[in-house]
Amino acid sequence: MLDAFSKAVVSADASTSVVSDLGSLREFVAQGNRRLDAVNAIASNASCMVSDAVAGMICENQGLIQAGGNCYPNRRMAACLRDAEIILRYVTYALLAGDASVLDDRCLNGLKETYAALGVPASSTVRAVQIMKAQAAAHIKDTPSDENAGGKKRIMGAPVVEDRCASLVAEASSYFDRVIAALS
Ligand SMILES: CCC1=C(C)/C(=C/C2=NC(=C\c3[nH]c(/C=C4\NC(=O)[C@H](C)[C@H]4CC)c(C)c3CCC(=O)O)/C(CCC(=O)O)=C2C)NC1=O
Repeated sequence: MLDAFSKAVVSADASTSVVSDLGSLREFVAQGNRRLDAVNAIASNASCMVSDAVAGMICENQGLIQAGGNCYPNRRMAACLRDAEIILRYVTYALLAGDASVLDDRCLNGLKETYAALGVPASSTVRAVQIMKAQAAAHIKDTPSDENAGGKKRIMGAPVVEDRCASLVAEASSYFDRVIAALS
């Protein structure tokens, strides 16, 4: 597993050069509190995000909870909720580290093949991941809408910066996109 620092060392070592990209590491440190707030925005809303994403996936495809569907019976429903939570958790680890390797190595490696072997519909998982991607963006920006969040809307109240952490939203989105690509 790599993070922004160890990755700079590994890539310098691969070309037998000194660590050179100090500018981006300096930026990583300078923006560290924003990154922690972004991770916290996801982690402290995780159970709501997971249940809402899986509920949305099922609303759009109710065959999943009928006999023969992969969220039927309750044992599979529980496994599905657990998987969505695992995926979201590894996305938060990647966001904290500033590097995707922990997500790639410990979560996505072989997941598509596992799903194929078990008959888990990857396209439905992708839909749940897309919903979590949208939720994560709203939570990092701290702009959940009444329309989508309803009575569960929760404003974190972290200090607001002008761009609403656009680069962290983009980075988190890229990790969700990685999950989607790995399952597609
Ligand atoms: C650390 C990383 C890690 C991951 C990612 C992981 C995934 C994972 N999901 C599994 C099952 C499963 N995953 C699902 C998921 C779903 N079914 C649906 O219809 C939805 C589309 C979707 C939820 C979004 C289901 C239903 C099963 C059980 C399938 C079965 O037993 O028939 C299994 C088989 C073993 C088990 O049931 O526990 C694994 C290994 N395990 C890990 O250790």
